[in-house]
Amino acid sequence: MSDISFPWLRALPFRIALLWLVLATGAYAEAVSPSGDLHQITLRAVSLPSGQLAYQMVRHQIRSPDGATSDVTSRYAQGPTIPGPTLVMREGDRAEVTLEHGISGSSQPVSIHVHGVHYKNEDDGTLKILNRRVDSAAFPGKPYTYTWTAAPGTAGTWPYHDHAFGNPMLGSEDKGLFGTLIVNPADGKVNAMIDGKNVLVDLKDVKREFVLWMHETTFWGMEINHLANGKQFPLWTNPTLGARQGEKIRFHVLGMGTAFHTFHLHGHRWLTPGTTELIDTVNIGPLSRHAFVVEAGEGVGPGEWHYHCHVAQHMQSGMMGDFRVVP
Ligand SMILES: [Cu+2]
Repeated sequence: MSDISFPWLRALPFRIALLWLVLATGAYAEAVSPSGDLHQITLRAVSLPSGQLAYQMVRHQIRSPDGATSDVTSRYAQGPTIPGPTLVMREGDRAEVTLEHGISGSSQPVSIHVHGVHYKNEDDGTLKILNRRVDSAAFPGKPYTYTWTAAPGTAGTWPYHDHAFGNPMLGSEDKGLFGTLIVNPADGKVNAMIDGKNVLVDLKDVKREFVLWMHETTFWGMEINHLANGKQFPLWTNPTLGARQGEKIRFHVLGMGTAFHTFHLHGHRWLTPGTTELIDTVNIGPLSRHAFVVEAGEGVGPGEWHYHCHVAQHMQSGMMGDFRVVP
């Protein structure tokens, strides 16, 4: 028993007790969670007259670490949109996203499953049949709140979508219940190839962002206009995108549904993220995502720059639009 005189061994029961206390109280999660803004967001899932489903923004408040609170709800479109509201966080932020069930005539649960960021098992937006713990979904009159952490390293453009409604295994993302989460890097800078140089672009210098979802044979678009205080404009299907020559524009291209696509934009070229490879076409499969920055009309000037899916069958079905660059 003389071993017990070793200090490290004497401290062992204390260490075990401390570890247990820390894990049991969640203090461990608190200790390692980042210290950015807290986003308190309420979304509602509703049905459209067309029979499609969509998310709509109800409220978005941001609480900064110093306790100041700002309400940014007015940045969003009024009413439901496809894709749903584009949620913008920064590496280090947390979000509490409350989903309300507003789908008339149905008592089936509806949810939000998000990609990319960190969340607990019960916040993954699936039903008990999949996660074995809880129905991570909203029921009529019974909202559900998800906590997401944009932990360091999770910067990127990510999808969110329903994982419950109508089909307990799959959900109804295909009917319009999908949207975009942008996690901006902590330093606020992204790579881009501009005038033949690989440069770091400060996101403060990006004037507009276009979110394009490729769903079967249709583009569904959303604009974030930083010249209008980050206001979001739903662009609906196969939209014309507008920019002034020389403006820095960030594109976010994502896939939904069952088809595989090749996104192509005329007259422009950009970097494969994290590389120096210059491309002007990118493969987009279901729920894959790709983001890049271009300078509108760089090296080519103003024009009606066509964008489209390069899968011939999809092109023939009208999967196209214009990027209109004006002087
Ligand atoms: Cu396609």
